[in-house]
Amino acid sequence: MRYFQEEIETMPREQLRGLQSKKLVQQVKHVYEHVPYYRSLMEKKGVTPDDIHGVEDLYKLPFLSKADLRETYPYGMLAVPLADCVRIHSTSGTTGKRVIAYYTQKDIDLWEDCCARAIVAAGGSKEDVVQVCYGYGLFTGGSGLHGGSHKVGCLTLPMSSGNTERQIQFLMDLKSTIICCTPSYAAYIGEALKERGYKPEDNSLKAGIFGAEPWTEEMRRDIEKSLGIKAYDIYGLTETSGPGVAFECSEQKGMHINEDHFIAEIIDPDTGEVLPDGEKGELVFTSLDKEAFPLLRYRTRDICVLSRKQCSCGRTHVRMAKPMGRSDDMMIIRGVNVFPSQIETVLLNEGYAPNYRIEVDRVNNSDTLDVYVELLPEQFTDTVSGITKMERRLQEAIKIMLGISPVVHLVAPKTIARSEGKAVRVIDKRKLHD
Ligand code: DLL
Repeated sequence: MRYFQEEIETMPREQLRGLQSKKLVQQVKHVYEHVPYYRSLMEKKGVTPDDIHGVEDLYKLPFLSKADLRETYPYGMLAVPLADCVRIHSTSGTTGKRVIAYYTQKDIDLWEDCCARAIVAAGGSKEDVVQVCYGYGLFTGGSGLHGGSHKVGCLTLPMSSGNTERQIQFLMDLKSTIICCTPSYAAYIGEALKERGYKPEDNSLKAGIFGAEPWTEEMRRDIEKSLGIKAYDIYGLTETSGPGVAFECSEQKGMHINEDHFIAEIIDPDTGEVLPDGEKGELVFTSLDKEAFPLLRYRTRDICVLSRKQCSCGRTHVRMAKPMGRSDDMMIIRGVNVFPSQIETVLLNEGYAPNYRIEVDRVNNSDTLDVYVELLPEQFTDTVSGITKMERRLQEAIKIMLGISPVVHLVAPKTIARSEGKAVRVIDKRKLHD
């Protein structure tokens, strides 16, 4: 099995563009008629559905951003009656309101097709045992890959994330052949297997489907070595359904974007100008089929490059490079979305001044988070046990907020540089390595 939906995945480009144009015209009408918020954005730009005849007119439509989704929370972007929706998923959304994505049964079906394409591209078939260790629940990772795995007919292990001991037990006993999780968790599982005396050839895994956070080629090689597999990248975001918007084939030269369902554009994040292929910019998606939550020209904030060069795997769909980082300030640490403002909230609640620095790094393929916090003069104590106690307390409070544990360093008053303009509080050393 080389493709899950061969006719679509290998469709000649001209035909694909025709299909996109046809769907776009319908989708714009659907949104205009059912989403008053977007209709008013179109009215402000002086565009009506009559102006949209195909992909060439896409640029006329207004952009959507996360701020619009917050503004319209919770139901403002819904384009079908609630009674037609069968599920929601949601982002972790701790900076403000969560983004809630709605799905009709058809939306779920098409999303799972996308994930099934990714599994087949990674060499999956009904003979495979797929261990899904992305989180299940509001996060889209678990459900998406789970549904895709069912569609391919694989034996699906709905593990969810965490409980590494159990992951290893199932992996070895049930002889899992494909593993799906974040790359950082894959690295951790590799390390845990080694600690228990297993060699890479002792497991039955042949492939892994990893995404939801940025990861480097070095990390890919490391995971491939430690698990004895081929590691495939998969991309997506809650707003566009979840994983499977794009996936890698065996060529591993970028991820094919499922263009029968999404139109991808690259724009200049500052001006909004559409950039030509090959130029780096912000990735923007228009979903062509989604019924419940059909976002047009949604700005992902992911910085990326597109390539339309023909791929030797036979798929014709455009490829996106690994996202190079985000145009805003969200950090993904150990697979968890972290915002500096969350840490600031804890510090202030705990009685500290907002003088702090966050340092993120990747050591042995595992993310580290160090938070340097200034003591107020009145908090200053020079007993080691006193400082350690305060550090532990703060560490625990941050852990409760983020779900991951930082290392807290309390430093003497006035030792963290002040800023007169915008404060640069985050040093993400992972970006320096990549
Ligand atoms: O992370 C969906 C997903 C689940 C993708 C499982 C792949 C696998 P969100 O939580 O909404 O959705 O986060 C979306 O994660 O805008 C990117 O910044 C980042 N991201 C997702 N996949 C990749 C990837 C899921 N392969 C945000 N490489 C996106 C780099 C990725 N970053």
